[in-house]
Amino acid sequence: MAGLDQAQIARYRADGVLHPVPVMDGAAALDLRQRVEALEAQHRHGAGGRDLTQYFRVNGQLVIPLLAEIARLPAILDKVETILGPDLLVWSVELFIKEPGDGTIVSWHQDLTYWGMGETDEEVTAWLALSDVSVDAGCMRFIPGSHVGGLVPHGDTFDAANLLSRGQEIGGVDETMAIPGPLKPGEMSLHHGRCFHASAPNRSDDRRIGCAIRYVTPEVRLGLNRDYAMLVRGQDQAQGWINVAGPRGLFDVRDLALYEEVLAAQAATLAAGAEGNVAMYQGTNP
Ligand SMILES: O=C(O)CCC(=O)C(=O)O
Repeated sequence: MAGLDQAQIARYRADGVLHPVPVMDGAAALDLRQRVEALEAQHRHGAGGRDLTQYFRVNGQLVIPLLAEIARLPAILDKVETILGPDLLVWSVELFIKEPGDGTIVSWHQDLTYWGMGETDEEVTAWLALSDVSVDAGCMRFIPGSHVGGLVPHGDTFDAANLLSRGQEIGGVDETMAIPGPLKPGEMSLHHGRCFHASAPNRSDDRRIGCAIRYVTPEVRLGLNRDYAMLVRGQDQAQGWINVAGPRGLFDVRDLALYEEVLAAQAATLAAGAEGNVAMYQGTNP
């Protein structure tokens, strides 16, 4: 197993973020990018009554085999295992795509705020670059050490240029403490669910494409409401998660139905308290 070394583990524990972590060469990353772009070309009009963006942004692993395949890559799992241990599930796979000059951003936030998992340490995001995610292209920025405290209040902005579901943001972040996390294609960062992070617009002349995989352990759900996850390594003896097998094919009708079920179950938690429309957690478009 090619896991993280002691120095990397120590840095992750101290900072709540680790980058860059190489997981594949540029050619393999380009292949994944081209497969994402082929999906975009084929499903310009969406699937299952929804835009492709919906599946790219939330729970894509349920209906798109490519996203489940990325989440199961041994090179990624080996690294994640050194942080979370041998039993790993995937809660969500999400693509964060910024077109050159489209002005989209991600505001300062902590992932765990609206996920209904409490303040757990048993979750980590692996964010894999499928393009050159430079500072110019709007790479993520992190506040090292910010995961050590608990969750802090977030306000909703519902800013259309914000890629987050409700444009949630932490006010008053001291940006002088931020470190950028640029990545070459095939490198990933790992970040803790309480680590403050954000990203600026893509000012490069290429698309900026990242695949975020949310890994959790069986223990996360103990004592909490039921939610869904896909076992990708080891065992889930705790059975706190409703285990899902992964997609049967691309947009298989049975998986599309499961997608709607999962979204409806998660909506209450993810949209809780929002005064605006959390579009990603609404019912199917007609
Ligand atoms: O891609 C980005 O800029 C933000 C991604 C993010 O917030 C996350 O993966 O948790």
